[in-house]
Amino acid sequence: MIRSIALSVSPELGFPSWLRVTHLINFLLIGLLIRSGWEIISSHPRMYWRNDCGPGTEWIRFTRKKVPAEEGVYFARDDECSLSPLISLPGRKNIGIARHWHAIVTALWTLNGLAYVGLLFGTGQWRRIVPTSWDVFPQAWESLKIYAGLGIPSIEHFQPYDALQQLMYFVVVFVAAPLMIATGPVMSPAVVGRFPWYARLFGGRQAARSLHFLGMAFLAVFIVIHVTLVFVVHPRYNLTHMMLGEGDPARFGQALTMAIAGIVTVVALWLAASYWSLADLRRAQVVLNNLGEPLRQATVNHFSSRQRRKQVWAEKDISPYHWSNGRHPVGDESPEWNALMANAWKDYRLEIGGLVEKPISLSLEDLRAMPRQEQITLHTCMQGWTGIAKWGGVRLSDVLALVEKKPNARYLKFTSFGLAQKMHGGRPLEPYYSCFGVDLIYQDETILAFDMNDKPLPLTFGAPLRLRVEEIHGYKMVKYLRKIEWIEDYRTEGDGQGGTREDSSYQVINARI
Ligand SMILES: Nc1nc2c(c(=O)[nH]1)N[C@H]1C(S)=C(S)[C@@H](COP(=O)(O)O)O[C@H]1N2
Ligand SMILES: [Mo]
Repeated sequence: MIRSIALSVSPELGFPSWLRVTHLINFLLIGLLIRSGWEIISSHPRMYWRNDCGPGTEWIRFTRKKVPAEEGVYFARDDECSLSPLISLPGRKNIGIARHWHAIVTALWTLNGLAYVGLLFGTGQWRRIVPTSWDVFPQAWESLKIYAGLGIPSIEHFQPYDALQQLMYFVVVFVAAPLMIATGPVMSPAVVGRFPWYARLFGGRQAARSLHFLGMAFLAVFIVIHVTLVFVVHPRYNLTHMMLGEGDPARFGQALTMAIAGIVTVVALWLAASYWSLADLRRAQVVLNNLGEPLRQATVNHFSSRQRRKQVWAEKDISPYHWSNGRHPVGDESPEWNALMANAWKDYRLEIGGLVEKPISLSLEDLRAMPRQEQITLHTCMQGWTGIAKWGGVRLSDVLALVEKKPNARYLKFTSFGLAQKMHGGRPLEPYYSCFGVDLIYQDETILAFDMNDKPLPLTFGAPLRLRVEEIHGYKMVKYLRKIEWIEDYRTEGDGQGGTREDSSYQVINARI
């Protein structure tokens, strides 16, 4: 039983309007974050502690599908699950759009959170959620026992919150939210490539993803309990304060109406975000990409990978199993590639042309005769999995030095022998391609790889030649490389978004997050 509880918070704290406004904004934004987060998880519904992501190494999964132990028979795309737009943002296997939403809303949510915490300390209101006495623990325990017995602590304990409530709010604001903000950037290959120590702080990239997931689960459960309790525990006190800023019981009806209207409006906005996105995926991609780009310009666009230079990974880190994505150019999909493979790549020629004075083509022998570069790096697929491998090849800049480009050549286009998985608008499949600006072309770890883990590139991983660019997501790294062309502008290629995944899966145009 609670007998007397020292009032650690003064009753005059009240519910100022900034508190109520930031609370409402937070409700809207955190819902968008959780819903887009669920869409992201649904594209690779497994959580790991190890960076390998090998079959059976996940600690939790949300799919019945079993991953075969053999590499290259099961693709990351086979693992995707479809969620209803009522559940996730936007729903129906649209991780590309979900990632845009997640990035933009993160920025807004962080700003709103900073405003809230700033005002909390600026106005002395921090005492409402920061416990100032260790008594908060035994008191919270008493409260918990009352709730467990389906009781409700008496009203005097709410000053303005009771101990359990205060403790929970403290954990949400000062533990869970910072954890989410801290682990989020570890999802970006640009951040991990540039600051490998940052991923290690959390036990690695996959551990950070798992912690991010656990933080989400905690917040989601908290929100459900929190919203329920607001209507159950002294609602005449709680709701009038939260909605109107004062505890006049005569205005309870008004407060209740406002609370319900508020929740209905926020849920409607969550769903509207899904249906607006699904109504025109390209429009959603373009609008959201433009909104998010300044943020990436200010941050990740400047990060280049130092995995090789800093020797971040050693041979022992190489993943025993490496996930794979895409589709093999086998069978009718690429008779040329099959013919070349049948002849052990003897006739393979990488074409380098486009806006150059004189196009050239290189055989694998030509490439192997050039200065070799090796790098052990972490591959990050935006779906969520990672894998570490040793790549051997030649620097792209060395290859490009063999041709003279024309003055109007500003981007490089890489085209595969393999086809896309799907096309925008459902048109017949076209070859997989990706375009790059000079910021990535001349990076230290941008190579054309013909070896993987000291062996010629296996079929699954892009034989006979593939691109590696280590500060970005896997979707730009064209496998089964056929040709490289200097072009004037990526906007005139394909659907104009910069590559197959951007065109057909509405991915972030800059693949660094
Ligand atoms: N030709 C081709 N290259 C591709 C793809 C593809 O579908 N086709 N998928 C990309 C994606 S999304 C990823 S994550 C990586 C996967 O590389 P891996 O199979 O070697 O792990 O390949 C990239 N390159
Ligand atoms: Mo990917």
